[in-house]
Amino acid sequence: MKTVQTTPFTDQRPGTSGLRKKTRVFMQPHYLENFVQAVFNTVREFTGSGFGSETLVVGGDGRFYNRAATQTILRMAAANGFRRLLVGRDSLLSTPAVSAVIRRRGALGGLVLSASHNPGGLDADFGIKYNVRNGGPAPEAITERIYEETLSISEYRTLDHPDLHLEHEGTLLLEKTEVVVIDPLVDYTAVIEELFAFESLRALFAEDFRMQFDAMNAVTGPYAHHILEQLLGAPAGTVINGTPLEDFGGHHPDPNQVNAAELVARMNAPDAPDFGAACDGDGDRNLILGRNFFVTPGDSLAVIAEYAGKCIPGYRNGLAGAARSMPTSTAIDRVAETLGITCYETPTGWKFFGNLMDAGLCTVCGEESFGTGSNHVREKDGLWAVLCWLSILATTRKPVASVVRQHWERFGRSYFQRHDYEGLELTPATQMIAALRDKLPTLPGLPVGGSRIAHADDFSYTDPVDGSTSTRQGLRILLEDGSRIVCRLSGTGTEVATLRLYVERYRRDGGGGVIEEVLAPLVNAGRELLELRERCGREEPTVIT
Ligand code: VG1
Ligand code: CO
Repeated sequence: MKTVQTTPFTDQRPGTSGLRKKTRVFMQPHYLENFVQAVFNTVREFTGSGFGSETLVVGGDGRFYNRAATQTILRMAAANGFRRLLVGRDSLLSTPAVSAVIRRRGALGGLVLSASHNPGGLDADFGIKYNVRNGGPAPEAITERIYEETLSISEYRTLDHPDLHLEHEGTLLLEKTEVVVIDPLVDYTAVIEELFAFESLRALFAEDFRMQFDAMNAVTGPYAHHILEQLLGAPAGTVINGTPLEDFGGHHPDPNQVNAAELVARMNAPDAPDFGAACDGDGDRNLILGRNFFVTPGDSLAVIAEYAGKCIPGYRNGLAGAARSMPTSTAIDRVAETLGITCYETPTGWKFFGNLMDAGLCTVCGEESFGTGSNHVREKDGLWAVLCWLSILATTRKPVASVVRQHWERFGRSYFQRHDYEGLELTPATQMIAALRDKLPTLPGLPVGGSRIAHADDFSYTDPVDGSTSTRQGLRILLEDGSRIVCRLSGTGTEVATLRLYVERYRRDGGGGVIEEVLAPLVNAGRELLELRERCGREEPTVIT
């Protein structure tokens, strides 16, 4: 064991989902090490553990620097006294798989190496996140303490030891610490097999049902090959872009209609398969498509909640509750009401769902950013959502579009869009949000898009389980007709600022409206309230999802 002297970096505050920076920032001497030691110091403080009887899980999405960072972390974890380290073969583990491994093997926690849907490579992004014993992202109290720790760090512990061979499963030794190289698929697949009726999904593929799954050259490739093609019998070629690449083939591994253009084109072609899906870099997000049909994440969550009890054995006894992040469409709220369960509204970021699930208050949850999941793990889970949809299609034997249209007939439709304005300058963007925040008390009564502002606030959340409060989680403007305008700055970017403007309008019109037309008045009102053009010189968003 050796102790290395270091000095703090001032920019290591975890955001919505861990610490994300340009890869070159992470590659600076001591940068990764400082953060990892800050995590260990914090976890030691919170758990009172000396690590001597504890297990830590390590793995990532395979992006550039994943392998090197894993070796650094293994040496540091051994030097910090962990008894056992579980690492995915080739350093690979999807985010939901890390969660599954932590839970099934009783680990103290895990370090996930990923910048999720951000591009990968030497000139792109890298990230690291700590997950706690329940398998979910560390709650804010811990991430804030980690940040404080990074500001005062003066030394870290490591070993002088060559890199380990992580290409084969087996047990290695790093001084006194056992390093177990595990098959990244095993724990995750076991969890999934407990939930879904594999027989009935196999029967679906045995007929002429066809699907296209785009792994976006990222970590879900091996999981999808194994589960969809090998276990469920989907024909070879169902999975495309199925080999994890360090730069994701130069693309954004972000499963939306813009970035999954190849898949979208196939699903809109005359001979399109019945079902299309994609996952992001680390496997926790999902995109659901039918023939010529895009299912918004909010609708997907609502439809999954509507059908889970009927179509998926793991939810046979019904749902204990539901949850969505604040900007996410309220479609799930109406399903919850019909089911007679509570729907919780949390701030953006998966870390806020963990307590609800641990306390048995919530079974399914989701976010508008293509994240859906349940209490089978404590992360959002892209392939889980895909299997939920397959189960719904196997039971109903209806096309994706019909399932969603029927949902709109029954519950009404939440027309919903997110407009991202990327690459804004930080100072004017921050000032823009601050100015609107100051104006919030004066807004009620103001006419907007044929309705009137009923309520405006900066969202604050008090966790019903531990009583902790998180403030300033996004500006919400609620209209009398139930429409909403929400805005906040992204907490996952690695450069300058991204504004997210979310708009929602609920209608009982069978869902046949043209979304751009329905939402235009809200989009315009949002831009005007923010004074977007005047303050940031921008009119049109960079991405609409
Ligand atoms: C974004 C999404 C948020 C999601 C987070 C992490 O955060 O909006 O819903 O939880 O990414 O997702 P932000 O702060 O940029 O809006 V992932 O797939 O990066 O772990
Ligand atoms: Co992700």
